[in-house]
Amino acid sequence: MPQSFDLFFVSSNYHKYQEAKKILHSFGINLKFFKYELEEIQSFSLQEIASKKAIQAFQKYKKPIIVEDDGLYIDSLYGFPGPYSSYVFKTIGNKGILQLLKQNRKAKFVSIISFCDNKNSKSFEAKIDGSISKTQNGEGWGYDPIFIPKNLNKTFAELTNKNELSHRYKALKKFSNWYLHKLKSNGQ
Ligand code: ITT
Repeated sequence: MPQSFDLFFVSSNYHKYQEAKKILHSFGINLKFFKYELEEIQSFSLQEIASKKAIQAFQKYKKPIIVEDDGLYIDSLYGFPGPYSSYVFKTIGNKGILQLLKQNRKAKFVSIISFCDNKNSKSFEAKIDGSISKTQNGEGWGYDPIFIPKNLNKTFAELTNKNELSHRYKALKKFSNWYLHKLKSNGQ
């Protein structure tokens, strides 16, 4: 199994790191953690936010790094909270989101993984469609207790296989296909 010994995840959110570490381990990549709150630019584009964070993180640590930016997009709220998902979670939280919703509960979770080293700066995007539950179910972190993936009847917090189907899993899979190929063609 190929192993990269020097890939770091830079984030203030330990839950995101823990999941990313497990997922990348299954692809043979060893992920380490720099706990740090990177500055986020204001933008409607998660991809722009993530790639700017990645460049900033590389400039700080001078090692190959990945960062992740996520957004929960709720149809009936015209995509809100989207790029403001972190702020909205810290302010109104899951309870506040539930109070805003009526009939149409469709939503999606988007993940952008951005990689940066001294040669490349590259982003990988993935999404999972789903809906917002009527009550909070399960003990997970963040929006896990209110997000139900499409065709399932449990929230992320209640599922045992979240890491095999989430937005994070899908984006990291795209990233690792590219990254492992890059290491191989560099003879590593
Ligand atoms: P960074 O330091 O990495 O930016 P963050 O927590 O601010 O950490 P994001 O801006 O990417 O991360 O996350 C947006 C919000 O969405 C934040 O409140 C997360 O807790 C939440 N979130 C992201 N992925 C999630 C997941 O898989 N399950 C539940 N909530 C999630």
